[in-house]
Amino acid sequence: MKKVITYGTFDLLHVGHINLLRRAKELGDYLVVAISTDEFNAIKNKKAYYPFEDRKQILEAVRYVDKVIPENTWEQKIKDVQDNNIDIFVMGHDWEGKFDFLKDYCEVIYLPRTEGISTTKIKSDLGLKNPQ
Ligand code: C2G
Repeated sequence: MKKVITYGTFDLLHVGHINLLRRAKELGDYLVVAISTDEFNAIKNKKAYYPFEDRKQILEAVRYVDKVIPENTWEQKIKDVQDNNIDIFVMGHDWEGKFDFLKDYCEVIYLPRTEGISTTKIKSDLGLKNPQ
């Protein structure tokens, strides 16, 4: 069984996220998603609209997702890859090159982002505060 992992905040889930999750799953048989906790988002200087538990429940309902784990730190990826016997690490290409250190542990693939949509754009289009 080929296992894939990806990371993200996945707030206000949209087709950009779904396109990423679908393509990640298509690369293997089992997809683990590490979703940023609210505390880690603060470190990423991001404020999600939905709290961690809601974002986790929503992701668990996505047909491509087999397991959701919390992302608490920048440093946990190697351990996650080892603990979950991951074969492929996937991220959108806005992260191109940032996680190449994982090439010692698994395949690293950066996929094209879906243009024209982002959680930040949704928030600003709706006139919400702190769209970052
Ligand atoms: N994404 C995409 N197309 C979009 C928007 C997002 O392909 N229009 C992808 C991103 O490239 C990322 C994933 O969807 O791979 C999740 O995006 P975010 O929730 O914005 O994730 P981010 O805050 O970048 O967190 O340790 C890694 C970080 O946790 C990544």
